[in-house]
Amino acid sequence: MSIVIPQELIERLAAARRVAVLTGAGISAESGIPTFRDALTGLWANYDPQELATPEGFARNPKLVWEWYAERRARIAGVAPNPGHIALAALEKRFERFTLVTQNIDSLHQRAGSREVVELHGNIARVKCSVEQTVASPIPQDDSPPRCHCGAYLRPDVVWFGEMLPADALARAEEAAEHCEVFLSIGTSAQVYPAAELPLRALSAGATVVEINPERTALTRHTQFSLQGPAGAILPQLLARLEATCRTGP
Ligand code: BV8
Repeated sequence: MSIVIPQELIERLAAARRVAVLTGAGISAESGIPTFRDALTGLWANYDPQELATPEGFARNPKLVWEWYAERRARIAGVAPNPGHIALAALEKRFERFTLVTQNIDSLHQRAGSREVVELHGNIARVKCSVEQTVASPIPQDDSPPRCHCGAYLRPDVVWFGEMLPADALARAEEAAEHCEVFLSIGTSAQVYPAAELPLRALSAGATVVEINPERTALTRHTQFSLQGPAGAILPQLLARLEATCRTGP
């Protein structure tokens, strides 16, 4: 699939020293991970994700929530980064500063070779005590959910709805958004806050904001460039065009 990427965008990228990126579930879709809202096909079709991904949902039914994450963790273990993740890891090497902020909890950016990854919503590979907040490793397999030595349930080390984001991760993400020349919003419906605020912060700070998504979102009307197609096709093309432009010079 060939998407038209305006040369003006390539030139702004070629001139940029600092780039910030926000990714959402859409960038992992081509790896076979359902996006957050359509993650509820089959077994999970009857549950509201915002019910399961909450402290209240876990308190109400710890076994159900634990098993939802265990199923997602097993699915993630069986997939690989796709060309979109890989292109982002290659793009990172081309800029003085390249901060990849992700809402995803699947480690696929790190597995693709990205070095500076800011995980806003935690990581499904880690579990922690629901009381002490200490990470438990390895993940005990004995019960569902297993308990900490203190007796409390272990839980996924992810940020649920209604929970604060890790302060250091959010601060790094906001700083990158406010000090970049180009901000790429990739594979996110831009509905969950405070992550969805990041491209708007970049816009207010004078950055060029680019969206890569097959569909329009709440962010689209704010962007200078909207590339409507799959990240796994667009990002490799963006990388190739940037390399060609840098080879031939302005
Ligand atoms: C917070 C981890 C302060 C867990 C996630 C009322 C009460 C309490 C809070 C709120 C409230 N009202 C609003 C809020 C704030 C709330 C929020 O934003 N709610 C929304 C629903 C309105 N946020 C919070 O609660 C945050 N904390 O605000 O703390 C606070 C505290 C108390 C009270 C008030 C405030 C915490 C939010 C983090 C929640 N945890 N994940 C887990 O994963 O299980 S959120 C989870 O859903 C993801 O991490 C992600 O952030 C979000 C899903 O969004 P996307 O990633 O964008 O995925 P989605 O499926 O929506 O879209 C995919 C996109 O990809 C689509 O656009 C599609 O077109 C595109 N796509 C598909 N294929 C491709 C593609 N794109 C490119 N290529 C393709 N091939």
